[in-house]
Amino acid sequence: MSAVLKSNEQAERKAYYDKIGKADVAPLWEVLHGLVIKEPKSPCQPAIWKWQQMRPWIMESGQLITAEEAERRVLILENPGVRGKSRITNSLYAGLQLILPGEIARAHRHTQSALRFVIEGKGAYTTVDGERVNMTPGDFIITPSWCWHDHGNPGNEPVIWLDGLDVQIVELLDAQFMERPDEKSQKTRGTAGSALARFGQTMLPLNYKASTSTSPLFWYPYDRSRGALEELKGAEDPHPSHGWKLQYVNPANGKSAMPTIGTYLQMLPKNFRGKNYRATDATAFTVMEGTGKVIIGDRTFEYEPKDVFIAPSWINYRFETTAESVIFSFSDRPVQQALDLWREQDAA
Ligand code: 1HN
Repeated sequence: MSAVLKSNEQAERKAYYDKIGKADVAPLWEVLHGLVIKEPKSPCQPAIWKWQQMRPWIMESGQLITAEEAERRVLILENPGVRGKSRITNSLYAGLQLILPGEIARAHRHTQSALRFVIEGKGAYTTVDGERVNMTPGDFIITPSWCWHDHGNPGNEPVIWLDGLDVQIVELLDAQFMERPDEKSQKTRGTAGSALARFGQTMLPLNYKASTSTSPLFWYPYDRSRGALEELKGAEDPHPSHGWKLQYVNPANGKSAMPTIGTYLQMLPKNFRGKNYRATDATAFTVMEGTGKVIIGDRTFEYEPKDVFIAPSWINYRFETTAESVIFSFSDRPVQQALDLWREQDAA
């Protein structure tokens, strides 16, 4: 309240607030204008995590703690505007996970959904409800809500991937559950290759009935997704802000591959001068190929492969490339769309 009050009025109101406050009651008029604002004003900030800096720290974590002791050996990418809250945006968690040769990360399951985007190294696998996927850089892999999952690295090089989880969405709703089985690694009943055959060929098993809204195709190999962008590049002009951008979908319903997290892959041509764009879904990006700059609000970041950066809600961003770039991204867009909240704005 900005009105000028006489001191007796002020004292009277304070006494009243104190009285009702003791019974957990509060006056809306003191907070209304902070609750209902003209447009999003996120506490999250634009930020970049440079691979050059992160890689040595990730490798150092491998000397400090085993995957076994850590359960998951991950460095969380915390948005500088909301430190200490284990989040990269208000609604989403992101981290970089390391698994060294010979290690396993034990099985568990939880109601939070996870995505993996493989950043570096070959020879590791993740098993999702008994189906094993060998992880290759650029692959997008889903661990759906309440599915058993464990990781392992029988290969001979360290493997690092980006984890994205809907931790803060599930927390907002107080719907967290988790379980650990007795066995540390699941028995595998097949490989993700069979999921690709069943669901990844614009065909479906005759008797397929979805039991959840998460994609039954939980492995989207990089060569296929990148190949699609390469085709588009030959077929149509790039979007003025996004270049050629595709969303990963659930082939059984045409919707987002994950119900809570939207996932995207885009290609930007060399010397692209992108137009400003903003949307209400704060978006985390990781660079698979290429170099350039991304201008987010009043910050300019040079990007290289494996860097991670974040464009907060409703802040303009644009790309200026120096080499053809391929960039993976994720956000809470499907949640906002399901609730009729999502808005976007292209540059005028
Ligand atoms: C989790 O289960 C994994 O399974 C990674 O690899 C990161 C962050 C928060 C909560 C659960 C994993 C996680 C996580």
